[in-house]
Amino acid sequence: MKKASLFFCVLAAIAFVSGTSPVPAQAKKVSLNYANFPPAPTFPCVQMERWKTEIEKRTDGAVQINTFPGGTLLGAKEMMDGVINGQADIGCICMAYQPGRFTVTNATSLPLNIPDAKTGSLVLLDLYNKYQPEAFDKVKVLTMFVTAPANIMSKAPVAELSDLKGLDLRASGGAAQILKAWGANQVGMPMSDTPEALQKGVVKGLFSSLEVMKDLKFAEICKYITITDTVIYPFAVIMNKGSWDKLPDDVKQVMDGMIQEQSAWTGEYMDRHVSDSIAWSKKEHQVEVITLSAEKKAEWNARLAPITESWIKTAQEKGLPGDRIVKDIKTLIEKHAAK
Ligand code: 3IO
Repeated sequence: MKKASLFFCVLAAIAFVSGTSPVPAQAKKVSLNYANFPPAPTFPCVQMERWKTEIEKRTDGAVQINTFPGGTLLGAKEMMDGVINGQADIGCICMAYQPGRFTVTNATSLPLNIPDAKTGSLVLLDLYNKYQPEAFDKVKVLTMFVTAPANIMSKAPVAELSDLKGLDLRASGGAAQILKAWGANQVGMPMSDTPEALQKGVVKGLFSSLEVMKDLKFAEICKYITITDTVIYPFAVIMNKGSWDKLPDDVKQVMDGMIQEQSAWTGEYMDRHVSDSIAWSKKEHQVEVITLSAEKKAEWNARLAPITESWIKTAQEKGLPGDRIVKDIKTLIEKHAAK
């Protein structure tokens, strides 16, 4: 090597080490695609945007999250397998849409009186951590949360069990079992298909948490709410295992550190937003809220008693400790509701 070229080599090396090289020494930015099934204004997408903002901030911009609401990347029923297969790095699933697949975590949608979304979200997360159900073996869980308790939203008033008889109402999973026990004609479909079904009259109402009266404008069609406060719908945010394994350790730490916080945040957001939605529906769309007398509520609840017993039996047939899972949920409700 000539003296002159050696000189330039040394200069280049100094430039590289001192950071003036045109090639940045910093690791490449990680970019992740996050799929969600319902429209952007709904709570699963609101929590997704909150998580994106916090992750991008807490990783100092080393991670970029690209969000896909409204089923533009993956739809409700293809979400779990789509994430496992890597069609999206991250996805949000409603476990009620595949009840047989998520037996343990769907036990939170038995009629066990989870009082609100914040309590329920922390109960679900604890239950998941305790049992580590194999349904989630192929993914990394980033958080879990639940809706507020489900109530009836309908075109015609529902004040008696006889009003429900044969009525076409939409629900999924644990909530669907409850509608059946009350004698309604339960129609199963994801929330993302419900606006069209209501519009076309395929269903005459739905059974879910009440924030959708505002977020999906169901108050324009469903003029009646019947307060039953029975079961929640459980959700999980899951990540492709390969995408997770490739993340730098400090990014993994940030995501792990947000699992519980995101669960509580989403529960609190949901509880607040349900109150908002009821007030808005009454004021803007003259929606009537029907409450059941204690006597009637007892009559409605009595119909639900066999559901938990039957779930325990089915779980035990699958080799799961059904009895213990139900007891654990009851204990966890007391633990988290006390706070
Ligand atoms: C739900 C699902 C997507 C968007 C808003 C929502 N509010 C309550 C749910 C629960 C659910 O999955 C359902 O199907 O009722």
